[in-house]
Amino acid sequence: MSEEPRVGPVPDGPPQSRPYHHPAAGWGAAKAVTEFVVHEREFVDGPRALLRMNHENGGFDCPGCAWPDTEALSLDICENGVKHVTWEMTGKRVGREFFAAHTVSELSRWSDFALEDQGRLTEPMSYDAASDRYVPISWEEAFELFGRTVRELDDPNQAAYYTSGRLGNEATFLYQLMARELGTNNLPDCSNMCHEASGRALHASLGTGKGTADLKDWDSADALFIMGVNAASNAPRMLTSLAGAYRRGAKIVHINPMIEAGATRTIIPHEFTQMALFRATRTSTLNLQVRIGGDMALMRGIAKATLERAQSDPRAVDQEFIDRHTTGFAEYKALCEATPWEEIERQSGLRHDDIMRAARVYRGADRSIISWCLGVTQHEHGVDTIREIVNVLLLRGNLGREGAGPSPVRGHSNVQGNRTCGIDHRPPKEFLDRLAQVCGIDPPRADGLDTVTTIEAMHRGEVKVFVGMGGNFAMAAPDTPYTHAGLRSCELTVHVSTKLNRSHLVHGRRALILPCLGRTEKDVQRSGVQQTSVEDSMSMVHLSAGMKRPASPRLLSEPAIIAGLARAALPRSDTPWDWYVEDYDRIRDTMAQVLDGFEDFNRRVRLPMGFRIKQPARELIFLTPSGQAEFSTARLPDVVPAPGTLILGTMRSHDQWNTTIYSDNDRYRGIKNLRTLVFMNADDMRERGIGQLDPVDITSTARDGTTRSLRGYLAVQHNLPKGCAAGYMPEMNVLCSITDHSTQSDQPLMKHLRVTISPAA
Ligand SMILES: Nc1nc2c(c(=O)[nH]1)N[C@H]1C(S)=C(S)[C@@H](COP(=O)(O)OP(=O)(O)OC[C@H]3O[C@@H](n4cnc5c(=O)[nH]c(N)nc54)[C@H](O)[C@@H]3O)O[C@H]1N2
Ligand SMILES: Nc1nc2c(c(=O)[nH]1)N[C@H]1C(S)=C(S)[C@@H](COP(=O)(O)OP(=O)(O)OC[C@H]3O[C@@H](n4cnc5c(=O)[nH]c(N)nc54)[C@H](O)[C@@H]3O)O[C@H]1N2
Ligand SMILES: [Mo]
Repeated sequence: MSEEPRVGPVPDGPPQSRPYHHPAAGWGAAKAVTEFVVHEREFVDGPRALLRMNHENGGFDCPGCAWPDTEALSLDICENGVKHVTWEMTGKRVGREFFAAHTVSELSRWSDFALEDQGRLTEPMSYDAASDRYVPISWEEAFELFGRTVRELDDPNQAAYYTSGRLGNEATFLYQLMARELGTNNLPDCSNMCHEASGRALHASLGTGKGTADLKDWDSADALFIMGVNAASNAPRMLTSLAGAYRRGAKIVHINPMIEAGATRTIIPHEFTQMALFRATRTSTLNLQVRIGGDMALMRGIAKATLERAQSDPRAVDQEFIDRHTTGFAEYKALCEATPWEEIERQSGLRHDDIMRAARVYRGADRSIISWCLGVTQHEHGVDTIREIVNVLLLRGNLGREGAGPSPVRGHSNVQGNRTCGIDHRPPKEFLDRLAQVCGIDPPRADGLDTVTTIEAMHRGEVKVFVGMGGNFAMAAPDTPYTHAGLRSCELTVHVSTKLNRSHLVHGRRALILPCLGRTEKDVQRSGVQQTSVEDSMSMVHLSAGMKRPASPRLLSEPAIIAGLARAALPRSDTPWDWYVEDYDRIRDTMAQVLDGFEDFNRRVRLPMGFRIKQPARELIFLTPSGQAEFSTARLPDVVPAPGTLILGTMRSHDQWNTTIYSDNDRYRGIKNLRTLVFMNADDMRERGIGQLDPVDITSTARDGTTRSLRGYLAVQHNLPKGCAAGYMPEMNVLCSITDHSTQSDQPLMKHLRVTISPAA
């Protein structure tokens, strides 16, 4: 293996791969939680805090994922939510003594696990090149360093302002206001890497950037299609809905190259009594193992079968809905007829019979929801695929009524809220007009940079200041060495963070670490205790209030940090930055005037479950050019790997949160003590003379023909279609060239790397 530092901890035993036979969640999860709480030294506060999570009226929003809260359950918690919260509430601290004792060069050789495991950051730090160390700096001096550097830029577009999707709505609004008042739309964000394709596709088809189904719809659907998500690890509370659906007699179809743990049976996360009785509930009617990238072909197959059936059974399609609410049906129908079954089978990697099974479930259901996550989006044809999903829904009028609709599963707990509140490098004109009018600024009109283009601009010397509002850009972004070189070429890098991570060590000429309050902590400003709002995957906006004592008295809230940065960079600003921070209600009053659907924000957000942002598409009002829902007519892409090559998808293990690694285990996939692995199909291994846990070299070939390699990874046989391989992010970002991003969404092709795999040299 290369000299790169490890990502995970040093394992305490040899690598193991064993099949996992137990239902998802359940006792394995309970044991994992206990071990984790002990490791983080959070015996007393941990459990108490968990009882305050996701409560209606009070408590904080679980930062673990964007799955909505249920009305019936005030306490729906899961293993990974607990780990995530406990990670933030750790008793460990990383203070000035720590930074005095270690140079940045030394820390750069530490694993990512070890860096975050030092605990919570406690005070602002500034990089001192002479000693190669971070040294304490006062908040005012830190703000001034940022302000001076930004004021001295030739052009405000030489700075980029990244967001990771946990930032609350109020801070988000101030952050984009600062960037735009400074004169740039350079607002790259983590959703450029997860759901950019979903936003673009839904806009084009339905004139909305979001899904239209909510949790009530999930609870009344007759069929649920779950595409490209590892629910048991990444959206565990979805298991509650799936199990409930199964008990109710709804049909559940999982579409995924892997049969993930949540796709068979589960012990509902909060049902501790069921856990004691080992009573698992099934979560699946049908598992379809599409080839990587084969989802669009499968959707086309379902549409084709539905249309074929309609020739003898007119009720197979909802012609009245199609006539009243859609456009482009005739062309789409002709396209389905013209797409041969052989091509659909070859591109999806599925047999005709299996596609017909899925089509029968779809036809047999009065109300269907199709849900998806990264398995669908991180591809060249992500936008076309999601539009094809919408096509299928439109055929049977699965829109604008209970129990039906598209339902993307978002990642970070407030990534959807970030977009709603203005984090958008391609802002709509109407939004900028309102912002100008209400906030009295003159926002720039040209599109800004996203994640990929920010990195490229750093290389050209065109971006010199990088601000990371949370997240771990150095590890999350594609093409790791290229991204690192970009960050190192900056004049100033600023990271607002809760924990030490690689992005602090891969820094510009000057660098700041600005530590902030976490979501679990009490935020007290001049007018008293503050709450912030977040928006979940299903457009519900509600308040979140931390109640823990802050990890250090020197932490500031994210709104306060943004106000400090803005004051220093915009000395003549008329925006009342400090006045806003004194009372977040004031920020919300301004937001209510700028953002559609936020009228009467302060009152409505205090309703028991908050409020749902009005959604035109849900009411069958389509803000598209035609005023109708628009069928798309894209040709099927060729996703079959060339002979000798495989398509590799990168993904998360059960025991990580994006770039935060909790252990080297991936329980539901039967893996212990190993992250540097590649899951392969048995025939693909045999053909290459590769045995179980043999070391292999993986080489990717980018569109521009350049190659990148990872050496000495261990091959693990897994139930995957032939031609498909998989391994873990962020390690495998090394294989993803900066040039390989979708021409439809600009998303890096993190689930679609063209690779060769051979026994290690
Ligand atoms: N515990 C935990 N929770 C998380 C996160 C975390 O890291 N840890 N991350 C959060 C974030 S930011 C996000 S965006 C989400 C991510 O949630 P997921 O989308 O579940 O993330 P991945 O781990 O990348 O898993 C992708 C899934 O897609 C499948 N897949 C790969 N290629 C294809 C394909 O071509 N077609 C189909 N149909 N499936 C495919 C993989 O087998 C895998 O099951 O989770 C959020 N929640
Ligand atoms: N190869 C590959 N790469 C991927 C993906 C993939 O599937 N494959 N997935 C992509 C996706 S979907 C995403 S969302 C990105 C994730 O990219 P990011 O959002 O940039 O990364 P995270 O790992 O979520 O960020 C972790 C850091 O956030 C900071 N943090 C935690 N809580 C808070 C807080 O409350 N406030 C602040 N200010 N900071 C906090 C901590 O310092 C922690 O180290 O990665 C992308 N990268
Ligand atoms: Mo994400």
